[in-house]
Amino acid sequence: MTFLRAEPPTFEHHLLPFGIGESAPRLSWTVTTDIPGWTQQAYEIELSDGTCTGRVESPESVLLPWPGGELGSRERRAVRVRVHGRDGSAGDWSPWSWAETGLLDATDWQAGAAAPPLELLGPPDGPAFLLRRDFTLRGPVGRARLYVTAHGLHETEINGRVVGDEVLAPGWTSYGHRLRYRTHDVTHLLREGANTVGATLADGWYRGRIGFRGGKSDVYGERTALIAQLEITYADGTTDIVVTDGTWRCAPGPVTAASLYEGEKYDARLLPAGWSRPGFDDATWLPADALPHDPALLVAPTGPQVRRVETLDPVETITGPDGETILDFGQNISGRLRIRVQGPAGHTVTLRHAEVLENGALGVRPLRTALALDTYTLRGDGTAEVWEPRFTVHGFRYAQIDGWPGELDLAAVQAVVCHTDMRRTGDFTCSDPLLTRLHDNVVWSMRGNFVDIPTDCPQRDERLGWTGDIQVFGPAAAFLYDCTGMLSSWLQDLAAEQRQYGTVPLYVPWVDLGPFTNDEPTAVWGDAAVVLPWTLYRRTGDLDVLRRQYPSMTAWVDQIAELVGESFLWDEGFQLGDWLDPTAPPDRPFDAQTDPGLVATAYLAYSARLLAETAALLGHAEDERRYQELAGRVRAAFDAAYVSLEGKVAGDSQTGYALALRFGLIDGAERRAHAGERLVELVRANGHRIGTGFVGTPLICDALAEAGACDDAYRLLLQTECPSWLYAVTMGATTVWERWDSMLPDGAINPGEMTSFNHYALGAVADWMHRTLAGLAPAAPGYRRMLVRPRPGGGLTHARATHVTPYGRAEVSWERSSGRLTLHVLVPPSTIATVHLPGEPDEPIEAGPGRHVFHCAFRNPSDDPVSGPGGIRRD
Ligand code: RAM
Repeated sequence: MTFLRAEPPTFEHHLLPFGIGESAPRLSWTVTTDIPGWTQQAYEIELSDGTCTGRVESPESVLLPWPGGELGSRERRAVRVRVHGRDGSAGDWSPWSWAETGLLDATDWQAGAAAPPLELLGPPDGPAFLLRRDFTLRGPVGRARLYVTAHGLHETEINGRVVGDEVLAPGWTSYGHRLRYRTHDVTHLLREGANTVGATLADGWYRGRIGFRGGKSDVYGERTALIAQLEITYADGTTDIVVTDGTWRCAPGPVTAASLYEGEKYDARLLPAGWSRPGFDDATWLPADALPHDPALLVAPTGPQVRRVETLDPVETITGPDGETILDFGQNISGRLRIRVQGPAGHTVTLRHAEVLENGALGVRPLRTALALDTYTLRGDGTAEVWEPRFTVHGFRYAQIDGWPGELDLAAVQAVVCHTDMRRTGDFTCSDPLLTRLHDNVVWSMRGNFVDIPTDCPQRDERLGWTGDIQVFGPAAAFLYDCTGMLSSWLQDLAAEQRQYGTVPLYVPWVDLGPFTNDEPTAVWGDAAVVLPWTLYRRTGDLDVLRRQYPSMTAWVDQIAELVGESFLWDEGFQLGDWLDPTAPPDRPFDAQTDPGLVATAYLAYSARLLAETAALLGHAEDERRYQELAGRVRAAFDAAYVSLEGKVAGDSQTGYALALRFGLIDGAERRAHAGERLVELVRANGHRIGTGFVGTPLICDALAEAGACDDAYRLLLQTECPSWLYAVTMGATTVWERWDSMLPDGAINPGEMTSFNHYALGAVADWMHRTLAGLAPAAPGYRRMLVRPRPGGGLTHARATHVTPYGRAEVSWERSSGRLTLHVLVPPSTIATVHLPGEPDEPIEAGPGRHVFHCAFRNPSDDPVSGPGGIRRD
């Protein structure tokens, strides 16, 4: 008995298509079947309003245009799909899936901004305020929606119950351009008669301190405010609306101070019992101020929210040198603690967080000025009190607990992992436990830094959306998690700020901090404008990302093209270069081996080429020609300026060769071959220790493998001496470090003032592990065609990568023993794989949808001679 089923369609990149901002959301579906070779021949889509496409002859199933009339605000539609196979098979209708739009037009917003009154205001990172309003419902409720956001951070309650499960709402966007709201179904929280809506409002990114060197406060304004619109439809069809305005009442609450960096202070004695329920007496509260706001800035989410994704129990209690109690959670995370405590009223428990220990004590120096300190003052009514801060987040593995009343029971403290709750799509394992741990560390660094925006690090006084970091990490990220919704929101902010400042800021959202400025275009970082949309397109097939970002992509390349003029060399101005290569002194991270002009020019050639391809895809023929020409000129200028006649790259650094080879900047096969040989020599001469920074690290293994030195790529990857990827793993790292030696071999913390233990940039090598080590790579946008070309080596005996592609789950795994290699490949429905067996003459095999097993003879140079018959066998 075979089965064939289309899964319920999905909308755009939404995990939960509720309160979406698209009036014509594109639809995708995957097909589950056990029919080998199944490929879609046709589909039918039906909407709940009766729209039906009829049978459409098409193999497409990813991001298809909305087949119905445009949706208005607050509209709900169900969709289902039925597929037909090339083999004549026909599936049943899929289950229905529903989407509902939010408020699509600025005129839908009647809510003002309710702000704590001036008399309550103090300096930033002060108390969180409570805001409340009672209202009466005339009859039974049919349906109710809360559309809500804030200047600041909010947690909203209705009748004593918290609405939704978003953490750090509304997240961080470039608030001057876009402020995200969320839609909640609150029907179940309301009742006929008396009701209350309330919110706790903290400063967060809006007015709290952000950034290094003392940072900036009041970045977006001095007054926080809640913007909420509660729309009630009664069972009889009539409606009512409750909005934020001057009728709301305000008072300080139990959160006496809240800051993203400093932490949260909570005095449970100050919680007014029942404050968000009807019947509460708010006579002593002050009226909120109704402030204007621009509803045109309010946007619906394109991706999932930050949530409490997982909780971790402590694995060990450690006693510090001064007798302090430190809990080890065994994993470096972004999140916070949840405690369960009982004790006398007014007693205060203190929680301090750090990523590492130094000399047995919390290593807080890398946090710089971020205090990362939460305090809880007990209500003390004789019962257990459960508390978790709500308006802060920390990057930590260890927590020091001071002032615990009585004996600390390990079960009383948990770490709550908080980050954007994306769908996991990729995984990797192999026979080397250190390498598998490195991969886990990459995943954890992604989790720690995908906290609404892609940040550099989650712990110190920084946590900024550094463009270069995500530019290099993009391919790994897009494999591990479905992050297109989240990153496309951030890219819209990037484009908006690029328009505002005239170049791509070094980090988005931009905050004026010094020593950096927002008017000096910087290679690799600014190239995120081109490379990241391209990466997302390649991995998802979503052409709209390119379409939307096109003005930003062209503005970036045009700006640099103008800057370099007829020289076509970008060798002047401010650059970060091959940031943090291992030779850069701790206090001069930009002082890397590779000439910053070489790096910048290589990236200009690369971005111009990607842009030419983008222009072609979008049908801009004239642009395509122009950018192709630019790419060619820059390439030629690079070659002339930086590559010798024999193929030696100026500066003779690993990164220089990796860039020139990977970006195709050297003319002539012979010169290229020489460059490849020289790179191999350099890597060997360095004892297979890494010599690259942020720029070269994602490229070096590919460059070596393409130069025919895959073995050297493995030796580099499996190196455990410092500097190397696995050095950190042998030092007990559970995340990827910012520096190759964030912790020195003797356990001391690197003296550089920039020393994070949770930075994903150097983890970009995970992409090579997926594509080349395991052999699962996209060959056409969205994995419509997959390239399976594993390069076993390094003494590994097996490896496995899985990825949920837009067409369904793909899998590649290989194992080898006694000179034989077995390769398992799972090809998703409607797609095809080009399979190259290692060690075989380069004759690719086409593999259609379904499971395949291949066997071939295979040995590493270091292996025993082949045993058994040679040749390919296909089961
Ligand atoms: C550091 C950040 C980031 C990097 C910049 C240049 O402060 O942590 O990783 O992109 O500098």
